Amino acid sequence: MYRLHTLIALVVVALPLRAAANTLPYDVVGHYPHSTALFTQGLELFHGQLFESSGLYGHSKVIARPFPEGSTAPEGSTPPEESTETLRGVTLDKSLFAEGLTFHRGRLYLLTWRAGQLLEIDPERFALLRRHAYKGQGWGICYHSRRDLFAMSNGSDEIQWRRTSDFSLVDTLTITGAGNYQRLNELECHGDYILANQWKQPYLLVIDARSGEVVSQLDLSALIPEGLHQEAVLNGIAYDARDDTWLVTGKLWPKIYRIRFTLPVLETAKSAAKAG
Ligand SMILES: [Ca+2]
Repeated sequence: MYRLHTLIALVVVALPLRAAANTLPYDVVGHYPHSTALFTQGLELFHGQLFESSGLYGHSKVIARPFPEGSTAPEGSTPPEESTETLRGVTLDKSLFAEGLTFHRGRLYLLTWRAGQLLEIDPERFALLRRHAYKGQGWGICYHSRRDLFAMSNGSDEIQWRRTSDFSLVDTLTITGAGNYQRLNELECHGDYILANQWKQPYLLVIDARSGEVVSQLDLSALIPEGLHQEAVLNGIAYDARDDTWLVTGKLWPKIYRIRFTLPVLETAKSAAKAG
């Protein structure tokens, strides 16, 4: 009987370790104030400014804030609340619900959820330059330089590859792995990877953009603020090439976090390194 108990205990202890093998550790290296009025849909750094799109009908907007390199607030201090009043930006027509945003050749591209319009915007003057059409829903977007295509999520477990010239559909990538990957949301393209949030999940998924496989994930549960609205979910990923860190936040969150982690080496890169 004692042995049986020991065996059961070992099995119970072993299971979480197996599940955690695919989870990447990360360090929080900085944090910044984030307006709790922002319903974060897209986050991306461009020329030292952190751009953010914020959703909801009648409140949708895109803002840009100067964003310094490195961490700002010393541990334990309380930075002043961010006010969107002082930030550059543009408010959208009340018929449009802002979703993800990204940059390509100096222009900002913004999805509008069910409106089927990708807005091409001048990020300096926030002037609308063009509209491109898409069918279905648009949630998250990033420009993938290796394929020279946009990657777009639409609330499913698929990512659509779309042309930069007219946003026409090229191909669809189904996201696979150990979990259920429906409701893919905000995206960040990075080399052969796409990093993704999933609506109402505390994870940052690391996807091999060539195969669609989730090769790893970060569990960001510890960053989720307590006592906020149930819609105040993790959403927002921006890569900072200046110090190889990542900025993450959520809808209505009071903070943006700067985190550092090491991406796994992808399979073909591994074999090439061995062969070399
Ligand atoms: Ca992003």
